[in-house]
Amino acid sequence: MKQYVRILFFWTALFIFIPFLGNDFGKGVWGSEETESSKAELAPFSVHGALRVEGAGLVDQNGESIRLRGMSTHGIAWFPEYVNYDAFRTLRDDWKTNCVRLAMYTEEYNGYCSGGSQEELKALVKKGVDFGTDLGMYVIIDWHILSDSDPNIHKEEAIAFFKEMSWYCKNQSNVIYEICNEPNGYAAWDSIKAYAKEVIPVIRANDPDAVILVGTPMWSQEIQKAAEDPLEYENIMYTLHFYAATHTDWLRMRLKECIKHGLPVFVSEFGLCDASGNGQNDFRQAELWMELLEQYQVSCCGWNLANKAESSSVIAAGCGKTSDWTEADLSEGGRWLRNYFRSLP
Ligand code: IDC
Repeated sequence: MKQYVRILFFWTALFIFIPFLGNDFGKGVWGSEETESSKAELAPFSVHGALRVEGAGLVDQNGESIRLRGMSTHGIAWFPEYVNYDAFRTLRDDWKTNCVRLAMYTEEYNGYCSGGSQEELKALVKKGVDFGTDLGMYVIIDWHILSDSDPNIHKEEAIAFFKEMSWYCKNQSNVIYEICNEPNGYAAWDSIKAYAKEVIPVIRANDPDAVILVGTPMWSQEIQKAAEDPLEYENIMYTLHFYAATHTDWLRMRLKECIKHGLPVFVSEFGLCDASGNGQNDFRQAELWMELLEQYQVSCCGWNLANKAESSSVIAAGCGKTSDWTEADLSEGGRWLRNYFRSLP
């Protein structure tokens, strides 16, 4: 009998005191449902909604300035395994990022216009978009031109691709379209502009309010050309790309001047190493870049989410995990980037 009273007393006391035991204990007892749903409410898109361009930057549904930050995939044809829900969840919850860029090469080996399966690539992009939507993250669909220097080379394929994608994404206002990664070589701003004038209306016909990113000449460095002669559409941003060990003061000066001039700029790709995607990381230059991007609230995506043996890959070469990485699973650059994103307000 004594034993029985003791047990009864114990359980009564436990139930009376549980509510006072503090959050952490409560979570453990009541399971993870509450935590999951409160996370969904706090998901970036649930808080900020559809974005639009105002002045030189982005604002959210409440008109407040917002800075997108996140990772770009590597070429999705080469590293499709990183386009998965848990990878993006890790980037959202552990890396504290709000945006993912899906890089789809057009001309490199197995690219969309060079022998890759267009159906499979489109399916992968849609999958990536849906994961981003489910997680309340912003997603950039990147038509990743590179060795095809002028976007007009594959203009017809681009038009068909963006027509299909913008139809698919018409109700997913977390999607941003990047219509040409890095024009280069002989591709002059006039020619890029002519391409943009054909592709933008195709996207806008399905998804009228979407933010659209336009690449600039010289591997998306000559934003001043766009500042001198901008496109006449709303909700357009121009891309600037930098690799910290290659591009330094002179490119930062250009960014500063263009922003002061009111040009909306999005750094849709940057690296900590040199422009080859490999070599030493330059953290000093990277810090200077980040100070500037923070000062002007410039959105940015780091290159790249893969485990390739090159310094720009954020997963350590040899690590086979496709989500839930520990610090030991990351490359030197990966650790820097994760810490950087986590340090942001
Ligand atoms: C690089 C990749 C590398 C790949 C190469 C293909 O890191 O693994 O073999 O492309 O040509 C860019 C491009 C981006 C490049 C990156 C590094 O947008 O595709 O990725 N870079 O060279 N612009 C400047 C640098």
